[in-house]
Amino acid sequence: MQEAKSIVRLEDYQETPYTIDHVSLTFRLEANATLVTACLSIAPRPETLAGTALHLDGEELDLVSTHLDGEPLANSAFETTDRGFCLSSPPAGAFTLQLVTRISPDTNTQLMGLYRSNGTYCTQCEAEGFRRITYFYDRPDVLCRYDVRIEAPVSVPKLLANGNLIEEGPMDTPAGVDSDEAWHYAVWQDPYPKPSYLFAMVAGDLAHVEDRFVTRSGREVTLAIYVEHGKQDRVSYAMDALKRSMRWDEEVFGLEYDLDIFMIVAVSDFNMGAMENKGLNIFNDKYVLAKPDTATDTDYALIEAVIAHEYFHNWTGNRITCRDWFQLCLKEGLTVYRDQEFSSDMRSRPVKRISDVGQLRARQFPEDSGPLAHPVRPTAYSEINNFYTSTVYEKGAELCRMLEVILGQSGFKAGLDLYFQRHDGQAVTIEDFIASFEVATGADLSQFALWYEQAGTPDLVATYAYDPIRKQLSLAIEQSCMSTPGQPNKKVLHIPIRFGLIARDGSAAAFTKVRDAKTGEIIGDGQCDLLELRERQQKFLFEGVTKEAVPSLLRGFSAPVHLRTNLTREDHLCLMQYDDDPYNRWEATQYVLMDHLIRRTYMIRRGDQDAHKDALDKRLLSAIGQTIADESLEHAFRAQIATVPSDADVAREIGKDVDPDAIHAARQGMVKELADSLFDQAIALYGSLENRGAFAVDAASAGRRALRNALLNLIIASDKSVGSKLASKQYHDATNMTDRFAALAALTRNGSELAEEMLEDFHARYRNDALVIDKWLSLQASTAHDGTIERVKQLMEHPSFSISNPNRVRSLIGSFAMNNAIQFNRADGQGFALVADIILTLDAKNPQTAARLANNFRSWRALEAPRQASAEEHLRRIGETPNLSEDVADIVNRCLQ
Ligand code: B3K
Ligand code: ZN
Repeated sequence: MQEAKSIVRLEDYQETPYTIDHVSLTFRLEANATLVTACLSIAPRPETLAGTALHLDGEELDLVSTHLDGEPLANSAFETTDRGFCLSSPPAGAFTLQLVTRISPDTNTQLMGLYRSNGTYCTQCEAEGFRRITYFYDRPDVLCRYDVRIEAPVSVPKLLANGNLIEEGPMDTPAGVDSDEAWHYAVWQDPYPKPSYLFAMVAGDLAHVEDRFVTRSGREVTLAIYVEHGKQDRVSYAMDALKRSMRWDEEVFGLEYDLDIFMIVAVSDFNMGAMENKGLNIFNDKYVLAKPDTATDTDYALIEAVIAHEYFHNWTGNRITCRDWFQLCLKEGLTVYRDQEFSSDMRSRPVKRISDVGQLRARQFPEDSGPLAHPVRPTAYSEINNFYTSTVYEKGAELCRMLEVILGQSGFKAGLDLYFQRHDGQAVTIEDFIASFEVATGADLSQFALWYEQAGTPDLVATYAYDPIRKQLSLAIEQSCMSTPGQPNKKVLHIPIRFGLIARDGSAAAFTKVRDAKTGEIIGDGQCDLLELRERQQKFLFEGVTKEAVPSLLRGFSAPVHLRTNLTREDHLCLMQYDDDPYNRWEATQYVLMDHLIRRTYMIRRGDQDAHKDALDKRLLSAIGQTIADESLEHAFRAQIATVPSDADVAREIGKDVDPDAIHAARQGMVKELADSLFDQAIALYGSLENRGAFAVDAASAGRRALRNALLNLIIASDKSVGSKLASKQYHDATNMTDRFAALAALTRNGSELAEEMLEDFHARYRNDALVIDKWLSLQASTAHDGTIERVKQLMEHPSFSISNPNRVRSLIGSFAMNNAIQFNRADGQGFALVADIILTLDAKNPQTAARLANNFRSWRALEAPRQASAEEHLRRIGETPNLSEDVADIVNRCLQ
């Protein structure tokens, strides 16, 4: 049994007693016995007491030799455990410690540390993977310069590490190496001190595509993307996205690249999306490789976002890093905010916001309302990899966005500029980040800072009334927040609420002043568009409102909260048609649809035979029809309006005693009704949107395809036979993966007779293209059908599937657990049993990916009783399994608490 990891607490943070300011690493690469020689330049801090022990982290290392200042260390001078290395009495001054360790990349199935992916040696060190390469202070506040020498047989031709290439050439085959091949080496040097989690090396037989970028100060940067041979024709979009990211960061944030070379390597076995290692980003190939006949528009958008995200980390993460892992949102939340802004500038801002809020609600809100809820800055963890969560990333980004709303663009920019100026080259905290904004703007952000400490999604209740005699509109807002693990009582937050007033005739309603009702203080003039809530209850008075108006609140989703209002159906319909904030126009549409969906779900659960009689309102249908037809709006926006909230959206809104079957039936009924009413319009518009020109990946063309495919979904939902014919034609005629896959999905999800044949055809066309096969796996796993469990089991035996590859696992099993609420949450427990079995099988190989899968149990307490009981049984079964990894144990224990 492994020694259990202890709980790490924010309050226990202490600096290391020693510093390591330089490390030279030599890798002698062999698949089962790579030798790593690390020479560490160590010095005690001035305040360290002489003789204080030196504890370095290390896991699964075979220590071959140890030297101190060139002399072999006696065995009694040090100790190793399965957690690290301890030198009991180091010298009083600076010294050099040389450690040689042996590791086995080939048998490293965890994909942390040094491993092999399709023959290529690569590393993943964040968060604690470097300790699987050598003994080190494997924590983010130890910044160190690295020189790296890689030695390998010439059959491994490309040798890469962080920084600049200093030297390369042939070398003698090392003594004792069982090979008659010639050897070569390369030396890389990174001039920027960095924490160990940003270390990277790659070695393999890879092809590459090169380009160049000249920074605004004239530095010439070589850009290189490395891929498996034969995939070079799939990197042009990623390269273009990289150049656009580099330019954008200069223009918008004034941040420039700082090395002579920037490399990206795409590998096929990767636990996450990508990794921002200094100068040498390593990517899951899914976020690099794209060409029109293999990648959908969504894939292109994701590639653009992930390339940008990792590049932006060069400043927000690498140049300025985290003091400890509790500060993870300092780099992740800010970098997500930056990549969202980049995509908004490259594409449609409102559509990007709609999609980001959709993701936040789909992933972060359930996390924040369940047993895995934690603050954006957690205060304790037992396994840090389980805290790379939607809360840290997406809610963390929302906190940056709120700062921008509160301080205004110029205040926000001034704060960030000061942050970069003050902290370049440091490992810092959220307090340092907030202080930069306070100092730059003079604002008091102490109440705002509570957002980093308090978990849970706040609830806002807004009540408005219009007084036509006094020409006054009053708006009372009350905030509260549910209790979350360890936080029963919440403090009052500082919440920015962007707003507008819309007159019933559709014009923007004017007002002259806004007052705080309690103090009488004037808080804004007729231009005011922001209310700042700082108390539990606050009332605002809008004066000089001459026309009856509806408030449009929380524009652009200006705070990550649940908002309930006393707006009537009529009010929402008014916003749906006239709101000049496109985001809120979409929100109003969703609200009305959701309201119907929830009502129908309850009717179905009560066994009410007349559920279908709760017909969608004519005005609602015509408002949706008009918006979809409105040529003045972007296609992508119209596509969003044509999309009904998902089963998961409804489950989340209902929140307790959830019956996924009833939700699904209610949604099917509503989609059918909407589709029937829009059928003629959908057919006509679908036909008119056919793309006859050359294929283009740009956002506008993608928007047209999105609308056309949303219409196809409506058509097939209304008339399966007409829809199937159109989908089948679209499938065969498609010039790109977006249209082909959308057609296949429409046929499969709607149970068309043509589905099986098309699925077979799709597999035959793309069987050698793993990333496309992932779509095929995912579609079948997420189809709500009674036979899906059997099908998933069969697919696990299919030659296209492999449990060792995280992308395959996420596509098949992850999609099943995440996107197939009906089958995963079956009352008979078969869905839970399937996923639990796979978690256990996977845990022995790759605990991180297994723990990710286990996250899908997080909303089990929101289910109706029999389903809860089944989920609990399987969670307990996982929890009681001997030798469970800390990763999975942590998730399961917290789920059960
Ligand atoms: N920083 C990495 C994520 C590392 C996850 C470690 N479990 C990618 C990113 O957020 O950019
Ligand atoms: Zn990141």
